[in-house]
Amino acid sequence: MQLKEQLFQTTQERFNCSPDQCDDRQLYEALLLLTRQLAQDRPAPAGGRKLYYFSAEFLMGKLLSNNLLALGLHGEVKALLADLGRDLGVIEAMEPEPSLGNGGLGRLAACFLDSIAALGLPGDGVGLNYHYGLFRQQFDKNRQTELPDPWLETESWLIPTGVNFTVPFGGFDLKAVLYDIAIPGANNQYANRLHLFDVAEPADKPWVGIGFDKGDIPHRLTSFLYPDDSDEAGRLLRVYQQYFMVSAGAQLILSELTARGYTLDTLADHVVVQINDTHPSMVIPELIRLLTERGLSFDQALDQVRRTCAYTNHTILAEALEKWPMSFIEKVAPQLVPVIQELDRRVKETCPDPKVAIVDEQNRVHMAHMDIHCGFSVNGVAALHTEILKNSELKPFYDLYPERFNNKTNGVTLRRWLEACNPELSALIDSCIGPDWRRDARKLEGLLAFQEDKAVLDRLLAVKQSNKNLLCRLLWAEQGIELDPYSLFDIQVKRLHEYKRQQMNALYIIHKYLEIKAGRLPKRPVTVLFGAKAAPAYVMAKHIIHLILCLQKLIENDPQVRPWLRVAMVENYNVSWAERLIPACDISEQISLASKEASGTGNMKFMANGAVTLGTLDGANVEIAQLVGEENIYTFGQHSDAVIALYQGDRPDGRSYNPLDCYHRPAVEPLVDFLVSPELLAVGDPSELSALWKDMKNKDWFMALLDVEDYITAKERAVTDYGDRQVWAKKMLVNIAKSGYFSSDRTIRQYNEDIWHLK
Ligand code: 26Q
Repeated sequence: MQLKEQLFQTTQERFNCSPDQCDDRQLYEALLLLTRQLAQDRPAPAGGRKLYYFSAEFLMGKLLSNNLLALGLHGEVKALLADLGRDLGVIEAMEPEPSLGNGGLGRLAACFLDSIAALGLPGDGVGLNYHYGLFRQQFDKNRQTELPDPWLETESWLIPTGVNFTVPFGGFDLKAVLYDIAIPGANNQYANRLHLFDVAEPADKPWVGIGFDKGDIPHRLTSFLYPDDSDEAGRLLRVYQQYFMVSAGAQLILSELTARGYTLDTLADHVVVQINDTHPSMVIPELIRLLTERGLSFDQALDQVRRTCAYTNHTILAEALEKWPMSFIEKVAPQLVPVIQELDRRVKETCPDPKVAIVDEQNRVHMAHMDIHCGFSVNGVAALHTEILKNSELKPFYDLYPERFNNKTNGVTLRRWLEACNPELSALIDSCIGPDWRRDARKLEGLLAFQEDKAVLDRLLAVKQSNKNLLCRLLWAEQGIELDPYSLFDIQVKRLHEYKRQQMNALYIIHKYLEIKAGRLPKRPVTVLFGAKAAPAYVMAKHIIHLILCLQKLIENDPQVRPWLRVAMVENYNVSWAERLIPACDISEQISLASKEASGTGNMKFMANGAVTLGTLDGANVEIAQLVGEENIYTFGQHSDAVIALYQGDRPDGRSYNPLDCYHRPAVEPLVDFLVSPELLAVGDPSELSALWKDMKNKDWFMALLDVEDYITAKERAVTDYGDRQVWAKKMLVNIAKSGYFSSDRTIRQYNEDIWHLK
C-alpha cells in the first residue's frame, strides 16, 4: 500500500477522520503508529554471534525523524505533509523527548545502536524503562529547579513483547516485563531492538523528594533515572535497578541462546555482552549464577562468562568508580554474594595485591575490578584516556592482562548529528562531493579540495548564518531570549561539572565585561551560550549555574556592555536543544582539565557542523587536533602529564597545586574577586557567590585558575581570527572534512573487528 493510503487508513481508524482534518497531535500519533509498525516488521540481521549492549542509560532523543530517515521515508512524508499544508517540523514538536540518560555515556549508547543497525550487525540494547527521564530543568531566581520529566504517553515507541522474567530479590520476587523499541538500520532492511525492562505494575505518579520507600520497590523501581553524572553517591535503589536490569537481561540472553538451539556451554561462541561502564557489572556474577543453577560447574560457567563479557570504562574520576558495600548486595541479591566471594577468592589466590582485589578490606565490591578479571576486553573511549588507564589508573591490571586492554575512540552518528540536524549543510556537502559521504563518512575528506573555492566558502558561511538565524528565532519563541544572530556564537553545552570548567568560561566573560567597562571594546560582538544540567545534590555545580545566570542578568541590564557581550543559558538543555545549538555554533568550547574528560562526544558533533574547537588537549580533542592540524583548532592549557603530576604532592590536600599562587596573579585576581563584587552581589545570592569564590581561591580542585590566562589568550586569538571570514570558513571546512573519522560507524566497525566478531 502507498504511504499516503496507509496514513489515511491510520487516521481513519484512530480518529475517524482524514489526515487533513487531524490536529498536529493526531498527525504525530498517526505517523508514530505507522513508523513504529514499519520498523517492527523488519527482520533482525542474521549473524553468528549476537551482541547485547548493556547500559543503564540510552539517551535516544526524539525518534520520529530519525526513524523516517532510516526507513527511507523522510522525504516522502515531508512532501505528503506539505501537500496537506503541514510541516513535519511542527508535527515533530509534538513528540516528547525520551531523556533516559544523563549525558555522554547515554547518548553514546544511542549512537551505537544507530550504527550497529546501520551496519546490519546483530546487536540489541538492554536497559530499563524509566518512566521519568532526567529531570526537567527550570530557572527560578537565577537558580536551577528540577521537575519530573514524563515521556510516556498512551502511544509511544515502546512495543509490548509479552515476554517477562522473574527477578529474585532478597525476600521477594519481582516480575520484569519486556518492552522493545525497534531500531531500524539506515541503508538496509533490518532492525535491531532496544530491550527495556519494566516492573509489571509501575506507580502512576512521580514521587516528590528524595526519600525512597524500600517497601515500594515493586512499583517504584523503574520510576526514575538517577540524575547523577558520576559525582553523587549511589543508593540502595540504584543497586536494585542494576540487578533488575542484569538479571532480566541475563535470562533473556540464555532463553534466546537455547531458542536458537545452542547449549549453555557454548554461550561464548554465540553471545557477546558489552558492559557500558560499571552500572551493569552484576551481569557477570548473575550469568555465572544462572549457568551453574542450570548444570554447569563453576569453572565452566566462569570460563564462558570470561569469554563473553567486555567492559568499557568512561571515567577516571575516582568518585565515579562504583564500589558497593557487600551489605547492599546481601540485601538486594543475596544469591550473588557467594559468587562474588568465590571470584574474589580466586583473584586473591593468584594475585594477592590488594589494589586488584574485587572485595576490599572494607568489604566493598569494586565493580570495575570484577569486570577486568572476569572479562576478555577492557576499553577506554579515546586514545589519551586508554593510555591513562594503562599507565596510571588501571596500571596494576594492565600489568596483569596487557592483552585485554584496547582503545575505541568514541564516535557519533552523523545521520542524526549532521544529516538530520543540519539539512542545509548536508545539501551543500552533497553539491560539492555528492551523497556518498552519507554512507561512508570518511568521504567527507573530499571537501578538502574546496579549501580555496571562494564560492563554496561563502556558501558555508551563509549556511552557518542561516542556522544562527534559526536558533535565534527558536530561542526567542521558546525561551524569550533575544540574541544578535550576527555576533560570534561561542557555545558550551554539556553536563555541569567542575572538571568541565564552565566556571573558567565564566571567568572569560568577566574578563570581557571588565574590558568593555574600562572602555576597551572588543573586535566584534560575542555571544556566549551555555546549556547544562547540574545533578540536584551537586552543590558546587549549582553555584556555577547561579554565577552564569547572574552574569546573564547583569549584562542584559547594562546598555554599555550588552551590544558587545551577551550571555545566555538555555533552559532544560537536552538532545533536541543540542540539535539546534550545534549547527549554529562558531566556537566549540571543550575546556576540561586535561586528563579528566575521557573522550567527549559533543566536540565531535560540533566539528562535523563546522564549529572550530577551543579546547585543552584532553580526551578526543587530542585526536581532533591531530586530524585538523594546529591552524584549525585552538588548544591551550596544561597537558595531562603535568596535571597528573600536580595531583601528587605533599600539600595538605595531597596535591602540589596551590590555587592561591595563581589567584594572586595580577590578571587573575580581579576576575575571581568579581564573584563577590557589589555589581554581582546586587543580582545574586551573596552566600552562594562567596562560597564559589572561596572554593575557587582555596580549593579549585579542577585547576581553572591554572589555565585561565592561557584560555583567555587562546579565545581572544580565535575571536580575532573569526574576523577574516574567508580564513575562518576554511577552518570550518577542514573541520567538517576531517570529522568523518568520528562517525560511530567507524567506532562500531572497530568494536566488531577487535571485540565482538559478530560476522
Ligand atoms: C555512578 C554511581 C552512582 C550514580 C550514578 C553514577 C553515574 C551516572 C552516570 C556515573 C557516570 C555517569 C555518566 C558518565 C558519562 O557520561 N561519562 C562520559 O562518557 C562519554 C562517552 O564515553 C565520554 O565522552 C565522556 O568524556 C564521559 O564523561
